[in-house]
Amino acid sequence: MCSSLLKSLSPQLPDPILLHPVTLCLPPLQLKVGVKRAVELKAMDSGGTSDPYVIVYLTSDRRKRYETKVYRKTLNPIFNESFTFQIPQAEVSESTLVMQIYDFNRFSKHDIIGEVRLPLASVDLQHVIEQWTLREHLGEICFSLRYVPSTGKLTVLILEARQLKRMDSNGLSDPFVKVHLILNRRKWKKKRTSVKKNTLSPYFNEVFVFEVPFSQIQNVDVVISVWDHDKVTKNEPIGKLFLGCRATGNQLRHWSDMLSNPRRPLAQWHILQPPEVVDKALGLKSHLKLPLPRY
Ligand SMILES: [Ca+2]
Ligand SMILES: [Ca+2]
Repeated sequence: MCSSLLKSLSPQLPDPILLHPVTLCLPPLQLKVGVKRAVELKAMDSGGTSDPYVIVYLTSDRRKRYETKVYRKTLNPIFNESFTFQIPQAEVSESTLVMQIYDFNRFSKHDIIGEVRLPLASVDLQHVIEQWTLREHLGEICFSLRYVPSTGKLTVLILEARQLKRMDSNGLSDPFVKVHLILNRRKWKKKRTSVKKNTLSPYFNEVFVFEVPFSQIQNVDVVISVWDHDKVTKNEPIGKLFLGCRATGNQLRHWSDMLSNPRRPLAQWHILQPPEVVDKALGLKSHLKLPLPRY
């Protein structure tokens, strides 16, 4: 949001090349991605093994996908396959390389084991990079945001989630969603959806309206978390994300789009992150008031 405001305020530059860098027609960048191996993958099948394969794509062109071969009954596959992408130079800074490991199943849907996401802007593409990372796939959630500055109404519509992590022994979860508003790093308001039983792709379509005066909108974070309901034990968080001026990437973009399109609901999919990672980024202040020492 801040950068789009700056753009409209900045004076017209005389040099047309500076104004239209895309028209320079730079050749597309060739990106070679090698998928080498994985170790100690999670066992997805009843025999204590998995049948892993990897899907590789760039977020700037999701139609172009590569797949490795399937390696049967192993948790330590050696893939040693490489794939080449052509990507327009102008799209490099916005694009993320995604590698997802799936477990192949002959008679049922393939399950995601984990994924690696590497924003191309964060790496030096002049050099060969070797990286070991795999994050457990927690799931994705789709919701829409709408803000009306004149009335100070922030509307969060929780639509649906998909590929959620299995939390229960029956291989399913009982998901529900919490929406927290944080003001100046302190918990402020919260709402929650109903529980959807025994599903990894729940459909909610539940709407929450919060009063957030325009003067406060810059100081607010919206935290969306997906939980697994349990009757007997404590509910457990599956994944989380937050939006606001302090957010980054996709979340910041959704928030900025909402602010620059007042009154219009904007829906978007987001990938859930580990709760502890999001809590750390939020850096919430504690509610506790510690007693002052007396002398
Ligand atoms: Ca399998
Ligand atoms: Ca449960």
